[in-house]
Amino acid sequence: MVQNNKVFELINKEKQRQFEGLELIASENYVSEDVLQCMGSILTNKYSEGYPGKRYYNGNQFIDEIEIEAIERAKNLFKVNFANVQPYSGSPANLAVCFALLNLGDTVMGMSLDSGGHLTHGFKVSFSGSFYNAVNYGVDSNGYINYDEILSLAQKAKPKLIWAGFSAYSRILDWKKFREISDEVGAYLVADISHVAGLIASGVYPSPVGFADVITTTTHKTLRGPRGAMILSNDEEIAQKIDKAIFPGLQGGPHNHITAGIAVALKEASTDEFKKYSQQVVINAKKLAESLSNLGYKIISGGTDNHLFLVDMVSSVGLSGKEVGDILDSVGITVNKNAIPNDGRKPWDPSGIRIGTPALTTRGMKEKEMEIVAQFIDRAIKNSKNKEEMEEIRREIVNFTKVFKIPGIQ
Ligand code: DSN
Repeated sequence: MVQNNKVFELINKEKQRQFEGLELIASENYVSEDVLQCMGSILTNKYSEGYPGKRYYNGNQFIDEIEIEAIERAKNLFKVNFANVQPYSGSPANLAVCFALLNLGDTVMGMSLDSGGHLTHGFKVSFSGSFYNAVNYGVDSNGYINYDEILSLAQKAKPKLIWAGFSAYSRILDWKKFREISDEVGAYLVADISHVAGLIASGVYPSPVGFADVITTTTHKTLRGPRGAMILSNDEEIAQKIDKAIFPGLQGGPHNHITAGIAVALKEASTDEFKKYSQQVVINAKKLAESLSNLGYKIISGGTDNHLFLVDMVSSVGLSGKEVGDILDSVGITVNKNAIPNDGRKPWDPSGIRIGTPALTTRGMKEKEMEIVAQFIDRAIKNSKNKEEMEEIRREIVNFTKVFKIPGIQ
């Protein structure tokens, strides 16, 4: 690595932060060395607007083969007929679906942000809530989706497209019910599986294939690939519209180094080892939620069926999600502040935090370690004003993390 360069010094500091900390952000993970190698490769040098066999620039014979490999692996892993692996990330992928299937001003429906939905599913400050007429559904007082409520909202609003997916919902989505609601009102059903793609690939979370018209996903969360996205479908006409929406509609040259990383990650995700990993992600999330609940913390919906859960910090300890996030950060535990259902507080200072286990599970942590992590969280929150105790917790965390390796970090 280049010496005396500020950026490389900062990368080394970030490496150390990742190694000596407990990463609990539900959307983050650690990629393999092979995926890292693809992302740092010379594939970044090449322009290849278009699709395999139909490029605007010459010299794409190997890039074509890499993209075809990524497409085939995506089709095989998720059991679909069409895959576009070029979206730069999740939000552009969702924008491309809207660009392909909707006209400006059409009505869309998605889960509200404070119930666990995503910005691109119809939040007012996003393109999805400003270019389109967005109607949001929420969750009931127990934190569960109410499908009767979605149906009655859909019957009134008559959306052209319904989003099913989340960034902070800890339960199983009933894809069949979403299909029935969409059929009832004649809407496209789009499943955004960004958070659970790895769990779906491993068969530990139900697949929307056979129910959704389109599936979007990022590739860097539970799927443990590079920072990118894919759009999947079984409908040829929709797939063609999506290809056109990605290029030339919205994007330029694909990020070929990322496409290669996606291909490698998809192969990794097809192994028995990855399946065991995904099973452990869910076991760990359940254990961590249970351990925190035993320590008196209020878990939204009472637990989790996937890799994440929300904790209502205002009810649990009288602190906001932001305050708790900052306290935990100071000892090397990384979470994100998060709205909880029907949150009365603002998004930048909400009532809860979101916790997820994909990253710690990649490091090899299991149930025993989840109990220890819960203790660290509890001690830090309860001793946040005691400087010496906080320094001691920080030292213990650095020591605790040492034996759990991260690919690419010695
Ligand atoms: N930022 C992602 C997450 O944390 O869930 C969603 O885009």
